[in-house]
Amino acid sequence: MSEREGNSLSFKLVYYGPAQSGKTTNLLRLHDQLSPELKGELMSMETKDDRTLFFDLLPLGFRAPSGLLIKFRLFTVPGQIAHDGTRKAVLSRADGVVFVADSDRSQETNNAESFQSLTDNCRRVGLDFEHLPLVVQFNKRDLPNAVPEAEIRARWSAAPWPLVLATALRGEGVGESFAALLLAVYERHAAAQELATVHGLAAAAFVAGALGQG
Ligand SMILES: Nc1nc2c(ncn2[C@@H]2O[C@H](COP(=O)(O)OP(=O)(O)OP(=O)(O)O)[C@@H](O)[C@H]2O)c(=O)[nH]1
Ligand SMILES: [Mg+2]
Repeated sequence: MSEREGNSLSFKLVYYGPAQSGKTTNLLRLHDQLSPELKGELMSMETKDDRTLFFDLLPLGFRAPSGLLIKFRLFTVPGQIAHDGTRKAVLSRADGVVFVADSDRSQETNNAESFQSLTDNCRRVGLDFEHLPLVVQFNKRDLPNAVPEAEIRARWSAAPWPLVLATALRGEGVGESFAALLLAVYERHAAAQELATVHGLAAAAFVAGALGQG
């Protein structure tokens, strides 16, 4: 949950999805692409053969016109089935989620199971999935056997969440996914946190500040 601590406001954002879908790659590219006022190192807690065993963490932040420090902690969960306990712990108290699906045709079942586990785990950790800011990213668009865009859009047409196509390996769609999540987070929290009224932050400035385009 967003936390107010003195003169700072902190949001926890989580990249969730099946094993090897490109969650860690999203954070690596964001770290390269973004230039907010505050940008920490990308910390990878335990990896083996490129697979996340615990989580990755990228801290970002910027200061609102009022002086309020807005901080973001971006996490990835480990996608491998065995690490469900860790996924739950990382998901706990999240303010928003980017669901990173793998466009490879062979991964359709894994995507569906992982999305189901996201809804199940939200319930288990007490997150209100109905109102959770969420962005769905279909990554690995460069693969020759990627499910065609029209098919993905048709399948997700009834879903309320922004859908972003990405090739995280080349940095494509990574910033767009993060920006879409920032907007959803802003819409959820702006009124209660008085972001526009007291802190001088309209939606566009909130997104631009986090991306470093302010
Ligand atoms: N072809 C292609 N490969 C990608 C893309 N994004 C990531 N990969 C590759 O997919 C593999 C897994 O990427 P990671 O970012 O480690 O995936 P992850 O979701 O963090 O995996 P876990 O931590 O095991 O859950 C790596 O070899 C990446 O280079 C992409 O857009 N296209
Ligand atoms: Mg990973």
